[in-house]
Amino acid sequence: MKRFSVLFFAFLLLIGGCGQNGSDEAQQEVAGTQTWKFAIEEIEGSVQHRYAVAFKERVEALSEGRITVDVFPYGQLGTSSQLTELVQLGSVEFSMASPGHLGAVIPGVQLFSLHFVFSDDERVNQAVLADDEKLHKLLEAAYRDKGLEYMTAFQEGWMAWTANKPIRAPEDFRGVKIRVMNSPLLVQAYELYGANPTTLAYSEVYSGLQLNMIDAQVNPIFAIEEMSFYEVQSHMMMPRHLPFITTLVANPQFIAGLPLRDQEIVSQVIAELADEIFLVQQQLNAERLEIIEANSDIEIIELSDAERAAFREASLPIRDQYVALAGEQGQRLLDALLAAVQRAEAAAEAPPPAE
Ligand code: 6CS
Repeated sequence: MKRFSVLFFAFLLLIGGCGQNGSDEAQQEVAGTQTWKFAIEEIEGSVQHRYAVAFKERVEALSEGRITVDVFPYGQLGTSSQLTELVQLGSVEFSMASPGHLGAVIPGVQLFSLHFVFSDDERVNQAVLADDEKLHKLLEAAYRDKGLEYMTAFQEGWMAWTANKPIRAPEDFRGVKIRVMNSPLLVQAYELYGANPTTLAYSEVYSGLQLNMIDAQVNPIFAIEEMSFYEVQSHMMMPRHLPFITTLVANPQFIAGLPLRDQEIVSQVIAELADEIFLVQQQLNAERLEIIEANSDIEIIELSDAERAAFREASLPIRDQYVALAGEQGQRLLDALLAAVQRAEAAAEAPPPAE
């Protein structure tokens, strides 16, 4: 779908009568009810779906039925980039916007695509994403510049590489056609390992692997299971180079126009879900790994510390490449992230306060 179709689709949403706008707006105002649209980049049963459904249930309960949230799983409204455009246009109120795609629009957000900048401990990363105010404020500013309201970010699990051969060292990537999401930095990151990265829509990855148009891909385990990628690959590597991070975005005018009580509902629900979705993703990824192991003979390779160190070393120039792409804003974001990770790691190691 090209931009024209996104605009046409946005038009259909507006006249469809299920939004805040449209012909029944007056009726909804009178009744004091409203419907919010929440689009996700993943299918039903995914981490994003679990988040959106929990968001819906809580908002509807806290608003005592004044607000209805309609969740649109992947495939109903378009690709990730198209969902972002629909939020910018105001046709969709909330959407997930993964930095792997959004990086093409907001260079600074490619921060979340940098290899080996996060902690090895995902609880530390959780603290950084959920609690670091400086990072939150910098991201808010970067998103607002592009007509998006940054609401929050959360992890969906460690990214794993799947391929038709073992990959234990950067040299093993030489010539491998690995599919990456749509951001320029992701392409550069895999070029540093000697791979031949190529971008492709999420929905086309399975057939791309099956038809040997691509050799490899990278995603968290729950996604590798639900999108069946493991069925068409012989090896799955666990490098823990990067957690898959997504961000929740909203239309800025919509948020600014909400009455205070509804803004508070949104903030409360987002705060409540921060820790819950962390546990959900841990559980989902563990369960899906068992399904993969039970249903295939894919070889699972846990990279050793030494093997990970070689990838880390090879990845280091990507930090300068990121700053070259994202400018001063990128430098500020990178400094804030590295400092936040360091602080959270120190806090995690600190002994608990005496009783
Ligand atoms: O690889 C992708 O494109 C997608 N992967 C996940 C796990 N979520 C959304 C994203 O579009």
